[in-house]
Amino acid sequence: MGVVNVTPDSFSDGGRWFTPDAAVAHGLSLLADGADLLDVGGESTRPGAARVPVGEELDRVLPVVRALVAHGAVVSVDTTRAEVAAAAVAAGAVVVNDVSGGLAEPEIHEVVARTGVVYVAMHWRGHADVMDSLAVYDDVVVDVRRELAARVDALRAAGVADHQVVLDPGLGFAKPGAANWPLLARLPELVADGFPVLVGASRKRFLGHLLAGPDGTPVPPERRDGATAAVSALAAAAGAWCVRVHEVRGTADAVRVAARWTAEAPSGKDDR
Ligand code: PMM
Repeated sequence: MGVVNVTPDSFSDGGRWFTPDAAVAHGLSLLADGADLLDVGGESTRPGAARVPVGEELDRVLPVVRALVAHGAVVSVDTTRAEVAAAAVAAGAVVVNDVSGGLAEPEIHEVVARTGVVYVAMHWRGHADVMDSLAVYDDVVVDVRRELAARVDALRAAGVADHQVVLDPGLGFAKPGAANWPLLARLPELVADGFPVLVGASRKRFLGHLLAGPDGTPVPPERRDGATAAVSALAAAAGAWCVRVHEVRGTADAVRVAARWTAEAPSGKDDR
């Protein structure tokens, strides 16, 4: 999944593709690099970010969704708002990627039930302005799985079918740096819950800290793509269904390596 942020302020690529034409051109270049799916978002979820009015989010997202669909792209809309999800699906999006899992606007689940699209429920505890204060866990993997299971209950209650649902541990969202690593290392526990899993590690802060020099200064977002590709390969090998990234080519190659590698691994049955 290639990221098309139509925002002036995303942490990793804010402002670079803010006009519709620039965003569409960027989406097409991600497809050429090997993306299977493009995730179009009009609201930054960067820690501390303020909300965007719904009209502005619609104005940012809809022309880009329409144009990319017209070019034959499979498009996902990255939104927490029911109205934006409904409008984007009407414009041709086939996936709703909701970083709040329906906690921001529960009515979004009704849109998903009515339209039959795929829905990514990400683990989330609050909007960007407050999320850092909500990052308290006993066992982060157990807690995230339990809270995602509650989202699945809410989806079923709204009439969404299980085959529409994808789960995402929400790396970096109300997760202090060190909490992201067990979520990755223990990804098979989330995969074992039976839903396709999406991983969004691309260029995130915890990777910047991992790669920091001796003075502790994190490397900047655009220097985190190698680490992102490594996470993509490991996540794919651990059973992830999708990885959401800004720089597609390195990750597409890394995922191919993982697929070839795991195809050769012993299947578990003893046929020697
Ligand atoms: N991360 C961001 C935005 N949307 N969606 C999902 N499903 N998972 C994520 O981890 C995720 C997301 C934040 O990154 P960005 O501001 O660079 O898009």
